[in-house]
Amino acid sequence: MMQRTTSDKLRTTRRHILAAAVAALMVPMVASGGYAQDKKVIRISTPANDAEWQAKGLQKFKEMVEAKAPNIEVQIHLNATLFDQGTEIPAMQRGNLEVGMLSPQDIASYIPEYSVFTAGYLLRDAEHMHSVFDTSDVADEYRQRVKDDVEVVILGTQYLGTRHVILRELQDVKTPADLEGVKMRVPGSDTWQFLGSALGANPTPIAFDEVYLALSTGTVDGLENPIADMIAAKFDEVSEQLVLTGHMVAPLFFAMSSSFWDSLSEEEQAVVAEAVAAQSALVDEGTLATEADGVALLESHGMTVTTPDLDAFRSHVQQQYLDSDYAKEWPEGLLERINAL
Ligand code: KDO
Repeated sequence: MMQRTTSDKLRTTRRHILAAAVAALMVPMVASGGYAQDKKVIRISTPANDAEWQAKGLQKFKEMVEAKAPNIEVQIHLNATLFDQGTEIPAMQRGNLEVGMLSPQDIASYIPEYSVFTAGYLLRDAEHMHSVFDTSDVADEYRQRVKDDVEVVILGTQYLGTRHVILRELQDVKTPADLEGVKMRVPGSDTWQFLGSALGANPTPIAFDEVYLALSTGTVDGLENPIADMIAAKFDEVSEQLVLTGHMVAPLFFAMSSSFWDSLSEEEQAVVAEAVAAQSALVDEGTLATEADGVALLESHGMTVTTPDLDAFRSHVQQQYLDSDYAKEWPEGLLERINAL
């Protein structure tokens, strides 16, 4: 009798354990409405809007990855709706974001001596930009250091465009002295602010998605941006003049949290890398095409496009950087290596 009771109890206990184990296995399936929870999700955050080449490239990235790796879902969050511009790196470090579209200015906030990559009139064109960040020993060093110190992996570089000065009201601008007193919007970090002062203006930090309003209300007198972004964000509706300073060839990095990258299988990494290359190529091609006929388009919209004294701008801006505290931290010989590429 005693014997039977004990084994009954054991049987009951085993049944309970089994039932609990089955229930535990069932929970994620029920909670996620199927196996969706088993998917790896790549969340991408960017301030870009859907008219930008960047957004079109990201859509291509999503289509390619989801077609070739059905186990991965790509979520694109435009207009800084997931994370504010400039806050993508801490979000990736905390595991709240997988991909941020970063600038060298974002990186310089973590690696001060890499402010050298944020200097005005540094990169000559899109080709030079790709040598510096993709296909040289400088690029290898940069990417390794960023992985080690910032914990993000730069998977690709795309051409955001060449930046120029945009003014809300017509003004005669030949040299940086003519920008004195101009309240110029620049993105939030210190190196961006410095660019605004190096151009001769009074820099003021405003996030990209708030610029249109700031221009239309007169909170700022202008900004500096690439032509393609200017067209996509319709800044020409709320400004009168484009001054072709060409002060910065701007790259944008497709950067992934390194812990997420490491969690992907080799096959998944290959799929992602191929899709990033396609994304970057689409953006480069689209941006260069927009730039080729951008001035004519803006003029047809009623904008006045002027060319300043470029030598005056280049020499003033470069001198500002060379005389700055930033330059004191630049790794010896790096500027020369960048120039030599
Ligand atoms: C901008 O805010 O002016 C900027 O061009 C800075 C870039 O680094 C990048 O963040 C870009 O905005 C956005 O991706 C929108 O194109």
